[in-house]
Amino acid sequence: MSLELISFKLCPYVQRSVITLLYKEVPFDITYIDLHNPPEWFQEISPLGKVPVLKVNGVVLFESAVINEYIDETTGSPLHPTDPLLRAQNRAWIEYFSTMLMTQFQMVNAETEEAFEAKKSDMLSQIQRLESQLGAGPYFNGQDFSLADTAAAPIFTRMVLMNERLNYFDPATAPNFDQWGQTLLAMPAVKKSVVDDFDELYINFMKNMGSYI
Ligand SMILES: N[C@@H](CCC(=O)N[C@@H](CS)C(=O)NCC(=O)O)C(=O)O
Repeated sequence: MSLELISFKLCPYVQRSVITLLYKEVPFDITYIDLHNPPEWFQEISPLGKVPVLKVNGVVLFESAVINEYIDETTGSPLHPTDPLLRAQNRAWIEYFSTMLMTQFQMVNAETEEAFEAKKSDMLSQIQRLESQLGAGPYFNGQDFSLADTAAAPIFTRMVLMNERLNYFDPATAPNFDQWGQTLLAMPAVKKSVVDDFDELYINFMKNMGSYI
């Protein structure tokens, strides 16, 4: 099976697929594009003009949740829970993590202090809601690492860098969430899921957005 993942270096949704592929030790090629100036071939194959796109023997898949489920179903032991109710719940929370990623992006992007504070408040509320859902861990479903963890890890990759500068999240207010993040960030598949100069790229991205922060 030939797998080619089309990526943008800063995209958290692509990072989810990279984590899944690395965790399951699946060989793949990665092609980076500049989303601000996307090549014509990408515009032709990506129905929504978004990354990630996964080419499977030339066939195009899009949407990170779909891509991750495809990878999971075709390689190794499943990372999605086998119980249908738990699996459905996990899918719902994966959507929730996508909303958190969007809130995080809007925080970085906010043009005024007021807009920044509003998004910060949304983010902190979303963290609290998630905190009440989390158990003792170490993973989202307890002992078993799952696709839900691959979908949430990119939040923490960015949050650490943002929090070093903005200090908006106090770990004591959401200890389970904080511990979960530390566990994920220490995993080799998560560490290797971004480019070597990711921190610098993300910090420059935060500085160059022309935003309030
Ligand atoms: N729901 C999509 C979201 C993907 C997404 O928003 N990707 C961004 C980059 S991080 C993108 O390609 N944006 C380009 C655009 O919206 O034109 C997924 O989960 O794959």
